Amino acid sequence: MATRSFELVQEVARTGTFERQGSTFRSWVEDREHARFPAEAGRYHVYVSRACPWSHRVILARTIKRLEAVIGISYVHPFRDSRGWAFPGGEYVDRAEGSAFLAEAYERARPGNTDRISVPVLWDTHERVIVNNESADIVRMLNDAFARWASPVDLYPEPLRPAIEAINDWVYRDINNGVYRAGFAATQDAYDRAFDALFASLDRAEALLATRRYLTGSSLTEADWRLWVTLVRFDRVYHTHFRCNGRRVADYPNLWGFTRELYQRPGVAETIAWDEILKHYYTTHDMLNPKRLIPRGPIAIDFSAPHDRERLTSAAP
Ligand SMILES: N[C@@H](CCC(=O)N[C@@H](CS)C(=O)NCC(=O)O)C(=O)O
Repeated sequence: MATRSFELVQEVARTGTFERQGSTFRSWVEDREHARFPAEAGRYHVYVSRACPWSHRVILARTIKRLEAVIGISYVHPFRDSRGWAFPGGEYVDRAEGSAFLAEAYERARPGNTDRISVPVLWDTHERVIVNNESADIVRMLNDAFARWASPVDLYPEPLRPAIEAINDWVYRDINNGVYRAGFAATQDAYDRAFDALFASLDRAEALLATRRYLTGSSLTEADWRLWVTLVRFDRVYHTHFRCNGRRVADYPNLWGFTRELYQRPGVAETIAWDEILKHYYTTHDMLNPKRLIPRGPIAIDFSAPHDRERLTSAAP
């Protein structure tokens, strides 16, 4: 098994700016004959961290599409050290392969692998290879390729695709990845730029959500869930840990109402593991929080409070 040091240094080295490494397994499950990875019930498995926002996209897609019985799931432990994501036992076991570390799946899929051992991973239990380790792709596969078994909710409707892509672009750059760029910046200038872009884009989302129930209008799409996974973590983690302290999400009436509405949708609150989220961020990044103390606030934060978003449109399907 390859054990590799978890070093952020390589990603901030030259410019002081955190550059997220691209995902390198990008194959596709398709529901057609002779596909390299054909859609089948019970064949595919996802490795995820309940702490991780990119994994959270996949967990949500699997829940919303009602694919729990079709696609297996294993959760890594929220604490990650130099050996990478681990399956130490209890609820954190590799149900597909029985590995002790996720690095073993990468090594099996690509011997000598030197890429980062990241989650989420879509694993093929037949061929014992990684199909894909890019959450954006995995969400689309769960939306399309497993339609025979899935609920008919469409997270990526054809007519809305250009609007979804346009929103994903700035939401990813400035918000999803933006909080990490602020948090892992190694120079004041890199931090300032990430901070300014983050709060400019939060203002932009706030303005959109003042007149629309969801980012593209009246349909709840992947664009909303991609924004939401960052918003739901924001006040308890990014505001403090990543120095994203311009405002709290709770200070934006529309972002906060939107966050509460999505939190309250069926099955969604159950996808949140606050203990794992807090433990992961505040105990894994020693360069940011060497004493590993977990902040207790905000004192009052109620994701279950009424949201009043219905006033903007009728409920999405
Ligand atoms: N582009 C990837 C990013 C995934 C990612 O960065 N995951 C983090 C967890 S939040 C990870 O596993 N990091 C471990 C590492 O990079 O060593 C995706 O969206 O799927």
